[in-house]
Amino acid sequence: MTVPLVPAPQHVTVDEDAPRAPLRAEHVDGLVRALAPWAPRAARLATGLHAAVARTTPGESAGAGPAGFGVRADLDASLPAEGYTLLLSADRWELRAADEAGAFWAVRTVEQAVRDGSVPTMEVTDSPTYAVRGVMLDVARHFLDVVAVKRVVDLASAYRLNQLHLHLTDDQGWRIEIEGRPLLTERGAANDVDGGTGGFFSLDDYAHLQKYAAERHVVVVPEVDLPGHTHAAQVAYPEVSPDGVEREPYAGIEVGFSTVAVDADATWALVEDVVASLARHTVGDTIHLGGDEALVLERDDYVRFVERLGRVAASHGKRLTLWQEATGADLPDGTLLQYWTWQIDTDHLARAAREDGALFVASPANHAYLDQKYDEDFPLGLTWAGTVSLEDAYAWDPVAELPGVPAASVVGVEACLWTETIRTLDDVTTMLLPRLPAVAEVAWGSPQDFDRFRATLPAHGAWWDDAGLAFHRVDGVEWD
Ligand code: TNX
Repeated sequence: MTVPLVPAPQHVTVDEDAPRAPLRAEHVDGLVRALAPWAPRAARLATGLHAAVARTTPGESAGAGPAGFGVRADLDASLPAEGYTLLLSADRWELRAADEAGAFWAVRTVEQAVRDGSVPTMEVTDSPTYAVRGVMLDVARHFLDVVAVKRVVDLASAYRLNQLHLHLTDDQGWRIEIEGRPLLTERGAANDVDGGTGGFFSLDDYAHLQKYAAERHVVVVPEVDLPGHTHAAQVAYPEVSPDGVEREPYAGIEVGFSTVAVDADATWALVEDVVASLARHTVGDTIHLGGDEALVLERDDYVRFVERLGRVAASHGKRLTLWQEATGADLPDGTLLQYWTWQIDTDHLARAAREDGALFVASPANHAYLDQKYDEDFPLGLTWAGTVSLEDAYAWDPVAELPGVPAASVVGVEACLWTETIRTLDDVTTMLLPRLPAVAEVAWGSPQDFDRFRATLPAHGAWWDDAGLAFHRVDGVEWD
């Protein structure tokens, strides 16, 4: 029986001849005790393995465990960041980790290996290829509540992704409380695509979500989209519009029509308040300020705007992420540029990487946009980037997607779920499962083997069923 590890570790050896031993409470307790002094979040995760002990075949777990059973868990600074090694057998467990994150991901691997209540004999050496491994959720087109977002965090963490990017503002809605700017959420939030009642996260909700995510080694990167995708902000504060005219909420799905007045004092007063509040309430070191599809702006106005945005973000001590269009602007060192489409000019990306040290996160829409339909007939999703089958989401190389950009300049991979057609948590997980685990393998840099990946999915589907998560039973997988 194969061990259904996703993302597949860099190296795994399973001793297929060794019988699988029943998982015992003492295995779990030993692991928890060994991790507790230096990796508390990993230790807390490990306590959850007791649920799998209960799945051990009745009778097998009774009686004394093997004599001399021992667990070790040690820090090993010689391993790559977030990396770990693991040895599991009936009578000995050994874990080494580069850091606390590595220990946490190691426990994720144990979780997948023993979930049926038995312990394989195996050795793993593992570390991620990409430092930034994310999933983006658009809560602006359709608002999704804290409960739904937590389920997405659970999935990200389960598949060893370390970032949740929340797309918090767009033409249809403003979804995050901003200190000193109450109208953003009083007037800008009560709407979704197709009408609907919208909603927003209070600062308490936001703090709660970040804490929940941090416990699972996921950092929240909030996105406020500027200078385009700003209709909801303009409903709240008409003085930031180029024409100053009052607007009604927008419930359509067109993109690219809105912009703030790029040089107006009123705009920069709002931007300053928004970035100050967002930075103050964001635990992680990075904020995303959009920069996509400002189609009504001339390039020089756009560039002047995002360059000033870069200075504002830096003045609040945050690293900045912007969408691909901002490539070539003069931005603070360390700014990340999120690549999403080949349909706009990409010639300058390689030059920006080589000459200006630009760094990229890869989200090519034809592989990583999980709002695109699985196939033409799929009821949910858009098709502007084509369809994204399970294999499309799985079989791609982030570096090859960015023409001419050196490998060292590609620091991350992110799956994106836009929600023009996505209304409920069931819709969200139907689009993410099973494609998010596929993109997670790309982000982790797992050795590519689509057949192996596909063969693991029935086990994952059973877990999603247990968790009550809707998913798409794609053809070609032998779902239970
Ligand atoms: C493009 S990707 C957008 C979004 C849409 C998405 C739909 C990007 C930076 N902008 O505004 O929601 O396509 O797939």
